[in-house]
Parts: sequence; structure tokens; C-alpha cells
Amino acid sequence: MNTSLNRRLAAGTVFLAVVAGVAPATAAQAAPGSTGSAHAAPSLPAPDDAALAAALENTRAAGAPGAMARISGRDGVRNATVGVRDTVTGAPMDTDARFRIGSVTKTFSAVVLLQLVDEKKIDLDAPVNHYLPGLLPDDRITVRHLLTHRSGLADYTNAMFDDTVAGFEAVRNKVFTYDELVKLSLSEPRTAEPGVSYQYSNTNFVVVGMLIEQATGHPVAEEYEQRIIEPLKLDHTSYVHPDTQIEGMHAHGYLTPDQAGLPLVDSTEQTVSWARSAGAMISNAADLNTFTSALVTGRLLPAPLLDQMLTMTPTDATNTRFYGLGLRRYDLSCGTSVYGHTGTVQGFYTYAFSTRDGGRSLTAMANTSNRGAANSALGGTLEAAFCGKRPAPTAAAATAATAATDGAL
Ligand code: REY
Repeated sequence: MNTSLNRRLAAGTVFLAVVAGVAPATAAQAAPGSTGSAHAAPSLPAPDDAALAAALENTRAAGAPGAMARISGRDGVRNATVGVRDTVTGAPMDTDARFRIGSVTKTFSAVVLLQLVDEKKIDLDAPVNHYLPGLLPDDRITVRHLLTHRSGLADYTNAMFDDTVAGFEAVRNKVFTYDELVKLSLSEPRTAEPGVSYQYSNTNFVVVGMLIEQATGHPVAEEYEQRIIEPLKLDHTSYVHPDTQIEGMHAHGYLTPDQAGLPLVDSTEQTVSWARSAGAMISNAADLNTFTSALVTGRLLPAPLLDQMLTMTPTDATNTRFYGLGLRRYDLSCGTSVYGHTGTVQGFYTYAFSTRDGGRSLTAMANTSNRGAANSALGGTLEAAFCGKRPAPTAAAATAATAATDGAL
């Protein structure tokens, strides 16, 4: 292994490559069709390479072994990386690397479910118990409540991962049935009456997986494959539950223990059975950009169902974060709205978002988790990619820059 490369990587050098020619971005972002309550979008600022590099550097400085971002769209493709995808071999982070996308899986599950709605196999406003008799303790919980995180079903993963490393090791090789996961949720009090409030819960998308399997008679893997992966030629995307490996060139994921000073845990290999249809997919940045842009441009769903998916309610008091049906909307500082999902699975943070017209998409990934500052810093790639804005330097980045300079002397 090239040790000077490693040293540069360790010092946080950001590698940035603009693959295609970049024309000034002037295209208005608004697209035909409903955007829920999104306001009219201004013209889209050009991405800022220095800002993208700074966001990744902040992520590394906050403790991620590596991070990457890929912007795709009508302005060309930009790739940026920092750090390593494997701390043992020192292999540099690579924008082609595959990784665990966590809850970006929810958007795939929502697309499949909405296709089944289109095929009249499922009604969005029917009770879940109509399709899965007796599964839930409340007949008022509808399919739409699941997709909007308004069922009130507790998220069993909070208790499961209360102790981060012990919780992870206890389930790393475990295979859960859907029923077992639902039972875990139902052993806790429900968080709200059906429909009343947004409460993010993995349980909702576990039940979505059950609905897909019940309505089609096939495993979700087959439905993802035939309805999304094959039509969009997402050659690096897979759902291999309960296999534990990530095939092909991939990033290793590093889980941060709760107690400071303990070594990172290589969490790359796991069944992700604790999440199944709520979070077990594997993909890469190019495929996720293809997926989010195809979704918003109507290549996966007919307009009425895409409109349903894009009908959003706020998830917090900032009025900049929204959730539709298995889809997030973030309103960025420059007035641009972007649509997609975030993911957190042990060792990996992901952001996968596209403008409403699909003209620009971003996927960003850091191979760390249980490290909130790194996740926030990685979120800075959204402002860089869609607003051309540089994040404020973080205290961690300033310290790391000083250390890197000292080391070079
Ligand atoms: C599960 C715990 C996070 C992650 C989760 N992910 O619900 C779904 C998502 C699939 O939204 C773990 N945190 C971590 C802890 C906290 O263990 N004690 O950060 O790796 O993507």
C-alpha cells in the first residue's frame, strides 16, 4: 500500500474530481405536478466543490474514517472523497464503493407498496388489519399511517440499541421474522393514537414489508429487483437479507462505542435482520442518484401516486424538514427543496436526495455511526451540492487542520 497516500489520507486530503463538463446551472428547479406544500423554487445555484470538500473534511474531523459525495445530473458528475474505506488496508474511500444504505431502503419499500396501490392490490386508507388480520392491536391503523410514520407503533430499535455495541453484537448474526419484530414493538406502549403525530419508527416499514409479501406472494427482495433494480439497471444495489457480507468493492463500516476511548467496531458484516424492509439494502452512490432522480421524475410511479408520496407534513418545528410517504423533503437555506431519505445503520450514515425535477442528485456517505457530529457534518454536503454554500468550520475540523499541519512540519 502506498504509505505517502495513506499519510495524505490521514491528514484529511480531500480528493475531488469533476468527471463531466460543468455548465452554469440556471435551470429552474420546479417541475410539473404537485409538490405538496413546497414553495416555488428559485433557480438552482451551482454546486461548490470547495464547499463539498469542506463538508467532507468536517465529517472526517468529527471522527469518520472516510466520507464521500457524488453529485449527478444535467451539470455532470462530481465526485469527492476523504479518508479511507478500510482502516486496516488503508484503501482510500471510493465513490464507487458499495455500502449499507439503512433507511434509504424505506423509499424503495414505499415505491413497491405504492405500485401495489396502483395495481389496486392495496388501498392506502384501508386498515392494515384488513390485509394482515389481527396483526395490529388497533383496526384504525391504516397503510398510509405506516408510510407517514403516524401509526403510533413504538420503534423497537431504541431499546434494542440502547447499549450501542452490546445491542449490535446481540443481533449482528440474528435472523428475525417480521412477526418477531412486530411483537417487539407491541411489547412497548404505543406512542400516540393512530394518525395524530409523526413519530419515526422502523416498525412501520417492517409492516410495509409484510404487506408487500402478503399482496404479492413474493419475498420483498424479488419485488425490489423486478420493480426497481432491474428497470433502472441499478447494478450495485441489492437486498441480500439475511446474508451478512457486502459483495464487491465496498466501504467497511465503523461503529462508534458509547464510551469514549474504546476502539471502533468493524460493523460491515451483519444480517440487518433487525431492520429488514425498513433498512437492509446495499447500494452505491451512482445507483442512489439514479434512483432518487428516477423517482421524482415519475419513472417509478404514475403521477397521482407520486403526488401522494410528495405530499408532506413537517417533522419538526423548523418547518424545513418534512415527511411524505417513505420520502423526506429538506428545504435548504437557498430556498431549494430536495427529496430523498437519510440512512443510519451501524457503521454508515447516508444522505440520498434529488431536486424535484431530478436535474441534480446527491448521495453522501460516511463510514461511521453513533457519532452525531459526523452525521451533521455530512449533512453539509446538501448545502454544498444544492446551494453552493460552504459549511461553517467546526471546532473538530479546526483542531484536525492544526494537527495535520503540525504533523507535516
Ligand atoms: C439504529 C441504531 C438506527 C443505529 C436506525 N436506523 O433506526 C434506521 C434508519 C434503519 O433510520 C446505531 N445507534 C448507530 C445506536 C444508538 O446504537 N445507541 O448509530 O449505529 O436508517
